[in-house]
Amino acid sequence: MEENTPGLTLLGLGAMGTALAHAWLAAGHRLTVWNRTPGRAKQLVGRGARIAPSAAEAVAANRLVVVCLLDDASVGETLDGADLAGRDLVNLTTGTPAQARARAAWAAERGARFLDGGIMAVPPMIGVQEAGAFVLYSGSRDLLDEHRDTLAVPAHPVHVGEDAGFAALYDVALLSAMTGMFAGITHAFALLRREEISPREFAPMLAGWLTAMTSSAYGTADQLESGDYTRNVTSNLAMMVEGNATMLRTAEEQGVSAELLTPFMTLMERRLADGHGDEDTTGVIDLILR
Ligand code: FVH
Repeated sequence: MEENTPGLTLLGLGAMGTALAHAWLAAGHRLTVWNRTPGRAKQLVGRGARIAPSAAEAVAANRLVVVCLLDDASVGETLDGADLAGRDLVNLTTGTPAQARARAAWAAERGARFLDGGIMAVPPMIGVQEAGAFVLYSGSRDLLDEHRDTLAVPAHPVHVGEDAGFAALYDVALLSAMTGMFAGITHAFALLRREEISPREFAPMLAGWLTAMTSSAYGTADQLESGDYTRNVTSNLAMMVEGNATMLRTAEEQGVSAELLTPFMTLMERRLADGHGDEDTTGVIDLILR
């Protein structure tokens, strides 16, 4: 262990917390850990971690305190009774923007600086620099700048704003886009499922097609920023709604429910019926804004 490497505290040794702990220990950081179920911390002792007997004592051990727990409620329960005055609290627990903002105010009332983080990685990617993992951070930029070297060990840090809610907002936006993609992948494999088609052979074609289509995000962004939803339209809504009918008929022929597709298609039809056949799908955003 390197004497000059800063120490830190980590609360939470679930799948993600354990991966974070291994990354910091491998990088030579002095690490104090606490977990509700103490047995999970034992494996880290041989790697040089110090186990604190309580969350409050773990918090007292270091200025930088990283929390990676199940949800916001568990963060509140764990830190209840800990003295946070003068601490730099980094919350890597997934939550909503409102929860992050409330937690930032809560930390400020207790005299701590606060940074909320959204981990864009799964545990095996943590500490593997070439894995493409990153952590979205929002809240105190000064806190991030001061601890940047330490916080960069598990994954590349990306600060997205002083508003503590922004990391959670970006995180959930990215996860929501991923969820739509998973729905599409699920439907595509279902269409082929009863045929003599190898899913393994189809997978590279599917992945390549989705990768090519992701550049549409830039077009959508450009239309939103210009306010002109007809700008650089390559496939217009009128044509796409026709195409939807073919997709729905094919699902019927293949004996596949279209329930993963129809919510979006219904919105496309509504936008078309409102007279926007020369746009693409950007106008659907206006339809779903409440
Ligand atoms: N694992 C992943 O792939 C994702 C990737 C993206 C980010 N997430 C978020 O990271 C947070 C932690 O996730 P995790 O994978 O470590 O989750 P678990 O393995 O389920 O561990 C949960 C830990 O939370 C502790 N805990 C739960 N409830 C309480 C409570 N009331 N008081 C104190 N601690 C609590 C639990 O302790 P124990 O069950 O071992 O006693 C674990 O340490 C999460 O926000 C993901 O969304 C991970």
